[in-house]
Amino acid sequence: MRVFTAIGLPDAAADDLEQLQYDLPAGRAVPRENLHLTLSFLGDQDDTALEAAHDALSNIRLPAFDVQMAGLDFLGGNKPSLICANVLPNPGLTDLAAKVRSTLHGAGLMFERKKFRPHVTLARLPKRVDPGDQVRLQHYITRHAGFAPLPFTAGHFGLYRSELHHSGAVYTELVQYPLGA
Ligand code: 3AM
Repeated sequence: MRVFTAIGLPDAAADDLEQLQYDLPAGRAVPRENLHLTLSFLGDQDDTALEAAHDALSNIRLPAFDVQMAGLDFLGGNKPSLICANVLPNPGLTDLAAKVRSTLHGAGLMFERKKFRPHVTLARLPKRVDPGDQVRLQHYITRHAGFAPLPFTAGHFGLYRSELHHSGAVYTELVQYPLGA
């Protein structure tokens, strides 16, 4: 099963992002129900690894924290593959992402180590973006530089299944793990 860990978005945050997607000039908008903040992408894992992951994640005890989105960006270096809302780093979020990764590695899961860059993907871009769209996307990002919705409290995170279909990815939250005092 292809899985990842993420923080799901409350309705108000999804509303804010959906609003932004209305004037997206190019790319494929991420469906509202798929909007999330990835903590770690684990890729394909077998049942044994998934059980180990679940046990490990169940033991995480960390406080809830606020998530603040601020401005938009391209992600993917020279050939950006997506447009995202930036998420401001904060100690609660950074600690959680680090803990999730170290706990899963400690439980024997093998997955790619990638620097954590908190974001919520708004839209995916085609392999080749035509120059006109490139300019329109840059303007779009600049126009929304002041995007700073009310923060939301992350009171839990989840283990998600990702199924890739021709019609798009379907994400399902398999388990939710609470954060709190
Ligand atoms: O939070 P985002 O949308 O950036 O891009 C995928 C998505 O991240 C990412 O995992 C999240 C849930 O699917 N993802 C998919 N395949 C990946 C891969 N091979 C990947 N991240 C790293 N390596």
